Amino acid sequence: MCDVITIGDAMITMNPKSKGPMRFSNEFERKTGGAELNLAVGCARLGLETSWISRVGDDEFGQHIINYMRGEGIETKNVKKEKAYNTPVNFKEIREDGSGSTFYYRFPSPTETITAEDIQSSNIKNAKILYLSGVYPSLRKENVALVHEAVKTAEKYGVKIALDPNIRLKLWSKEEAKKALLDLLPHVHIVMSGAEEADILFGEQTVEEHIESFKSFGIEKIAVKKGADGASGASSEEGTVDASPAAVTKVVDTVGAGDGFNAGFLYGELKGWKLEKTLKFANQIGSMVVAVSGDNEGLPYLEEVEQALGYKEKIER
Ligand code: KDG
Repeated sequence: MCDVITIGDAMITMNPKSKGPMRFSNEFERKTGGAELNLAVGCARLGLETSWISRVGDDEFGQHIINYMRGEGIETKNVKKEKAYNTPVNFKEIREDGSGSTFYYRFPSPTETITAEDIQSSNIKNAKILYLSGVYPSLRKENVALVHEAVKTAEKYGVKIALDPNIRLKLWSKEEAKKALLDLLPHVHIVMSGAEEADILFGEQTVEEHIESFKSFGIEKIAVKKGADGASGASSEEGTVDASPAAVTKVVDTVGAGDGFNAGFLYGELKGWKLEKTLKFANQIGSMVVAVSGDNEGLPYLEEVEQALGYKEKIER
């Protein structure tokens, strides 16, 4: 049995050592990234049994990613190295405020070799939650059908489906994203969406209206992430709950904060926590991610979140 399984590609992320336009960045640090990879790392650091379906190139970068994921305790039985592909690379630009842009060198993706049979025979059937993000289906048209294959497998075995629309407009158009993601929503139990992504799905409206729109698909648990303004959540038993943001000491790099929030939200969900506690926990993780450079280096271990929230004493020396 595993707690969370996800499917997606991985990238070597080149994080600039200096801030400002990438054309002037001379030095980069080799890190890892990918929305679903980040989520898997976030869940594993919280102590959840986590599994990841992916493909990397049969090269040094691919081996580095596999080693990294294994080191985090993530189950990589469904990850293969593909000879005919390079491991994708993503260069980042980080602005003074910690926000940034990504420059992908990610095609063709080794995840192109994943087939419907691979998905059916994967360990989705043994998971409690299948986590999907909008990134994997955006990589190529065939992935939309593969995501439905994953959904079918999850439904067959009673596995809950969680989704973050995670819309990357460098990878598909608003129309393509909207069509593919709205088709998925009737199958989703837990949605964790940025407010801006909900704007793409439903048109611009208030967060409360977005929550109502998600509810109309029968979704049980809803979180709408509002960045520096915290998050709002809703469930059929608890109605709507607003959670203020966690304090942020310094914003270094905002990439990956949403994935960290999602890991925290799924953790709370698996523990059966009340929405308020879950949102607070998830917001805390998001705020810890932005304080560290890299897409997933700032994802905290469970004890670190508990200390930051004052649930546990922190002894420094
Ligand atoms: O959510 C963060 C990811 O987006 C990042 O790690 C890599 O840009 C990325 C992507 O598209 O997966």
